[in-house]
Amino acid sequence: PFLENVMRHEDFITGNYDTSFIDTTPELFVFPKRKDRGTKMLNYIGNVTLNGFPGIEKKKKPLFEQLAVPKVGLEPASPGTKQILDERGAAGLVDWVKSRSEVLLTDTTFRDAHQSLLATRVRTNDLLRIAEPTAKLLPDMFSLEMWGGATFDVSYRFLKEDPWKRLTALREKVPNVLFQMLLRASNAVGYTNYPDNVIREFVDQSAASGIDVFRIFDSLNWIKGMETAIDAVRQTGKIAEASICYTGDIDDPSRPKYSIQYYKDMAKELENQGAHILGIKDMAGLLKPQSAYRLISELKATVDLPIHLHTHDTSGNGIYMYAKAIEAGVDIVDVAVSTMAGLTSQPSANTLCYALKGTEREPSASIDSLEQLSQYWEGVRQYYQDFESGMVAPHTEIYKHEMPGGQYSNLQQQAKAVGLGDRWEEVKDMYSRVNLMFGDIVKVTPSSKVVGDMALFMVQNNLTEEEVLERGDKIDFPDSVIELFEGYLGQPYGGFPKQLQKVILKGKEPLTVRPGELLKDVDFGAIREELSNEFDRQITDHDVIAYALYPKVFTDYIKTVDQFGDVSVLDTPTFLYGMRLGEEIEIEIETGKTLIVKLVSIGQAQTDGTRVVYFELNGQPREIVIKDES
Ligand code: 3PY
Ligand code: ZN
Repeated sequence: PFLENVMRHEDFITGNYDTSFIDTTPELFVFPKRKDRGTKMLNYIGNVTLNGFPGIEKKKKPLFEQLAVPKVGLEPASPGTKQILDERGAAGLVDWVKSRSEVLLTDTTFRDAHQSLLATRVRTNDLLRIAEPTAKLLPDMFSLEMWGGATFDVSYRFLKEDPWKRLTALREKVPNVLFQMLLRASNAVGYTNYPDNVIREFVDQSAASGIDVFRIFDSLNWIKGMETAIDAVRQTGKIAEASICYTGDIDDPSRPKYSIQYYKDMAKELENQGAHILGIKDMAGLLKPQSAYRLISELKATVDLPIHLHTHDTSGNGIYMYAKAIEAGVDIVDVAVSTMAGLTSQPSANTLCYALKGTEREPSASIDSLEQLSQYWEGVRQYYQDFESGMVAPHTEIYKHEMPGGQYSNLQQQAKAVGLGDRWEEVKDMYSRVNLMFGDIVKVTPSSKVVGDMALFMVQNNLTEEEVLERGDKIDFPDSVIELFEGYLGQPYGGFPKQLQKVILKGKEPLTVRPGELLKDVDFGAIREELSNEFDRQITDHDVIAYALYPKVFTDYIKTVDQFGDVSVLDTPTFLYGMRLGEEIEIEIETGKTLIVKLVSIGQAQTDGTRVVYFELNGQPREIVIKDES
């Protein structure tokens, strides 16, 4: 290991050393601990076999069918939009989009589809296996939305894997189609505003690691909150898809606040801010077909930007709405492969392609390819059945409560967790009442979470709107509610309701400027030093920015990796359920290095609450002591 350290040292490699090198370079004597990856892995498998996985009903590992991975040839994937961006730059790509007569498609299967259907739980392992077939079967997609939103923290928090590795590994497998991410402007991929230097650093690293298109939105449609992110993306040479969140109903005269004029004004401002593409983010699926026709037609006449429309199919009107938007000239729409589409997810790509067949705007995606990919995803979805929301049919009540697609199942879980499972109908009704009480705000992460928190709080404490105003000085409101009214998520259109704001802030003065103007820059050097001191591992730039965004989630993740090793290499059934008695699996821990693991038996519970789990590892018996949590 000493020689390895010498050979790997930067000064040695670059020739920048003399005879004092060994004496003056103490890190040459720091040797990595012998990693016993096998034992760590057996510890993980033993643990999950005995104690289960959070959020999964404890049961014997089900038998799943073999995944239908489409067969593709060895020849490289056909060039696509990624090559257009790389060769012609952002402006060139925008020109190319404008020149197309077919409607372009973004496939959200790798991000929003599973965020909205399966609580964001789809693992890198399942994405990687289908990445190359996707690149080869769908080379004519505009983009793959595959990162950002909730995937970043869920990766570290629940899947115990590094989202940056997901990004770089997928990039290697998909060289031809633009990678798209969802960026919550000043909230990055978090739930609160971050200092400007964190936003810039995060954008730089995302771009450098493979993201091409950044869909940027502010959870209150506050353009000031989007400026830093738009500028940061433009600086990288990548695509800034600045987005308007759609709420209300432009064709309902009783909801005049978010009128067609409101959206046109915002579109114009985003164009002036430097948007390359205008995103319309219909996060709850509220945009109705006729309104879509009107909105897209009028926006097309207002700005000279390609328009990219996103929706959720919760109401069941998604395809009809897209058809009207396409008639009105929308450039790009978001879809998912059919077995991961519909309901709270995006409309089905397969369905839309059939619907548009033979028309002037028929997409160039191959339906046969989509069907093959759908088969794969049908199998993968089975793995995650415990994370399904239970919604089985279209929910038109979405037009009443206006809850984003990704929030519905989440809030339902939160309600159950605080004992309000059987008052779910009341919670949904309260959600829309809280929205009105807050002044009818845009509801999307993180503002939607605040509305949800307040709705739960009011139902739990049997509070009405009047009581909140009358007795509010004696009520301890949820932190997220206070933060919103303090202005830490930015400023809502039309301002906060003054009386309610006073009651909630109890004399504290709210911010009226951009929170980023007040938040102190984060010292990345200090973070690196702190992490290096605490953890015995090489701290990367990715680690530093992850810690800046999510300190505790990130350090918990590192501790899990120290304990169990890199569990991202496990197949998903084993990761979620462990092993059946007598089962034998292969784990490729790195290219060309495979562990063969057999679960032989599980011992009786001991007096100290542990059990011995008997494995064979590469044919050798291994005993692992696991604490039985049951
Ligand atoms: C997110 O911010 O994660 C969303 O998907 C919002 O719709
Ligand atoms: Zn969405």
